[in-house]
Amino acid sequence: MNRNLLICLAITIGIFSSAMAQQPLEKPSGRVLLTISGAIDNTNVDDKAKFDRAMLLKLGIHTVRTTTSWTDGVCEFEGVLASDIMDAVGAHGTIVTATALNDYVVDIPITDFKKYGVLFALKMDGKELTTRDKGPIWPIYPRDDFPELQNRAADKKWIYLLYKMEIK
Ligand SMILES: Nc1nc2c(c(=O)[nH]1)N[C@H]1C(S)=C(S)[C@@H](COP(=O)(O)O)O[C@H]1N2
Ligand SMILES: [Mo]
Repeated sequence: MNRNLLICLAITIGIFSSAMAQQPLEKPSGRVLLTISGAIDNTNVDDKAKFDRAMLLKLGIHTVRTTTSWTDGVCEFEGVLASDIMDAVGAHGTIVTATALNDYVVDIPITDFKKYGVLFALKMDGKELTTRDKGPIWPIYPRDDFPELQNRAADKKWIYLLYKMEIK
């Protein structure tokens, strides 16, 4: 009897921890801000991972203070770490092909995200970003801390109006 109970418990824990390892994504209930496809392990709508604002915020909110090529002085950006999003979807590629609402497309090395602590900003100076001010998601590089980011070529990766990414 006790032995059966133990076996039951072991099986339950086994099933539970394998489900945890897969980290299944909940389904978005609000407006989808970001859709990720390609080389990912965790999906929630067909073969894609879709995030609404609440799902993004659950990944943990971070702040980056930096100048940008578009704004005056130092701005405070609030959002989620791109690397946390990559972990959440189980990305295992090298290149992120990012697409904006204005059809601009740029390839970003996935290693940028951890190397620079790239923030997917949802707010600037306390105000939610909208499509009128480069949102709803604007990838922010902490450019003030890295001289190699302080040029036009690096600015190409600041894809404002971001809404879609394919991991390759
Ligand atoms: N959504 C979007 N993001 C974009 C671009 C664009 O056209 N659309 N241009 C990129 C390029 S090529 C550069 S150099 C910088 C600055 O572009 P801008 O002068 O058009 O703002 O933003 C980058 N991010
Ligand atoms: Mo550019």
